[in-house]
Amino acid sequence: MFDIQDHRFGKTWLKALSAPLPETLASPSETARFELGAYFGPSETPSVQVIPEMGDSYRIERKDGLLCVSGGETGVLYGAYALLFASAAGSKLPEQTQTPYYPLRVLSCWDNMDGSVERGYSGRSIWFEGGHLCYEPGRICQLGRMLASAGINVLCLNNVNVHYPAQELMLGMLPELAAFAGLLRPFGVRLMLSADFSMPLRYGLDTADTLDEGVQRWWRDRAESVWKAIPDFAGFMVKADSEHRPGPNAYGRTHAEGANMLARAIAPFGGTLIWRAFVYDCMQDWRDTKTDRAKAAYELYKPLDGCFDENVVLQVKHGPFDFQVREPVSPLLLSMPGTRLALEVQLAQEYTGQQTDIYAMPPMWREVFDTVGKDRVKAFTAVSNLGRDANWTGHPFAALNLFAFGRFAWDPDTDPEQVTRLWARLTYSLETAQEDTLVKWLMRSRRIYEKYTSNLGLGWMVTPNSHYGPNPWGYEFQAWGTYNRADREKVGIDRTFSGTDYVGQYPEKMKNEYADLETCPDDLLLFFHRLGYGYGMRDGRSLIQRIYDDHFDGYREAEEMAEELLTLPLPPEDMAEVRDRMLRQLANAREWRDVTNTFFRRLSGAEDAQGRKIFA
Ligand code: GCV
Repeated sequence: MFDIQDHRFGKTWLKALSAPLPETLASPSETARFELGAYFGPSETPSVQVIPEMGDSYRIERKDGLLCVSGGETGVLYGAYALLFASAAGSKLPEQTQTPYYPLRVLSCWDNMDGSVERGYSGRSIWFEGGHLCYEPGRICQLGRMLASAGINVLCLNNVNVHYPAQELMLGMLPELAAFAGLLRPFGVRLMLSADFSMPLRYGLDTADTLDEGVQRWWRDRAESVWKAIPDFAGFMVKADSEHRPGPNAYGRTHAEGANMLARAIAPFGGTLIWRAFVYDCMQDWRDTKTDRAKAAYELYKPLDGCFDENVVLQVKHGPFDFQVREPVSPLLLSMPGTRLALEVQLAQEYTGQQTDIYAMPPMWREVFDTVGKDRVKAFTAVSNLGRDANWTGHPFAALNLFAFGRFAWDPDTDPEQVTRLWARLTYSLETAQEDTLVKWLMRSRRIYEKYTSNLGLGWMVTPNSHYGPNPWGYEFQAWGTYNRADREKVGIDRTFSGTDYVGQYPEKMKNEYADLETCPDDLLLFFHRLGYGYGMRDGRSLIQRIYDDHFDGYREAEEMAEELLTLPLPPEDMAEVRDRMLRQLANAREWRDVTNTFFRRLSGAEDAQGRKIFA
């Protein structure tokens, strides 16, 4: 038995499932039977009926007075968790057959084999240390339980920036990897690895060129040995030609040629090749006002629409940049009908508070799916926010984002408030009014963070590299910069037809909406337009006053949030974390407010209409 009762790691939303997991579980349906039996007790245990062709789908019915979960081998496990959660949360049982909207629900982990996690804010890697797979089996099983109960079915284990010896995972370390895969199999979670495009060079070949037969053979051999060791292996994820790392462009080949070569090597085994569209190679010069990194991905990939093989998924970040608080949706998501696309979001809060500041993501994903249309993409993927901290996600509330990601991947029509409430109810034992307080602030948290960091679509005013805390000109003169171009008269980037013409990458209706000052949403105003500080906003305020007001309001709302949240009767270990992080959030919000307001006051010379303190 893996005893999770008195273990050192937290139960998150699995509070109701406290039974130790037997080590002998061999399949998802066995896990389903175990979970139901442990929760309902022998006389009330719902029956489980496996109908293999149902796959991930399930149905919950009442037969002769007893509940029955029927579904595919993995479907019954999802059904079991749905039943357990409905019982624990006191909510209605799902009716009719439930089928996930996206078959691929991928958690991408930026874990390095030295145990560090790129952009990790909740401790070291749960499974890597000292160049090896190194983990507590019980913790991995509990992780499998968390992932399956949220609906996540693929875990990509290593950083997309593949650092040695991660390459060895698909070579000498395959037996270790197979043992690890075995721990997650009873939870229906399949493994994926990030592959290094240049690997053939490291292992004796003199090229990594896509069209080279030796290279093609090398990858086929690799695939054969990986699937021999792990027959249900999910596939590879690749980041290529980015940040000076090699890719097909280095050999004069297109990204479709690069992706298809790898896809063909893994196709015989049913593998999926996730190719990341985040190609960070557009260097800029701040003196040049026409080059615009926001345009780069579309320019690279749009011409390749229809050129990717069936088993390639092109993974596109939700915005054209890099997981900012507010970006318009990436135009690529709207313009590649002939390509299987995945929408990628970042649970790790790199630019969104680093799991110190509270930032619940469901409202943001609702907006993205509503703008893109759920049927335009074929998979939903997320950069993980997991780490070795006892509570898994550093801030206990950040677990909401992991849970909700799984729910959105299962059903992109998910209501943000409902999923937040479900998470709160499964995680804590609060009275209704207390639960309302928690849900209210979680739902507002993104807006609050946006107000004190980057209102009106102005992103990137963060401390370079660490990406926490304010630095309005931190990226302003850098080649990797994404600029705000604030001067004494104006701020923002003109991305309209007369500016960089980034708007030109959107379909007609959106293009016109964004280009026209009358219709451009306030939240994206300075993303698309360059405006004077005196510009009259729709609400009657001047632009500079709105900048000041949002920063003052953001800080004040963060204070109100802290005051109310700190009255909640959370378990002591969670409260200690929440309190500690809340204090740091307030310090951060104050810094953002004062630095940003001072920055704009120094430039504009404008006084605050309400006479509040802005430092000189
Ligand atoms: C894994 C951002 C992050 C990088 C990350 C990159 C990516 O730029 O800062 O740490 O690299 O995104 O998505 O590949």
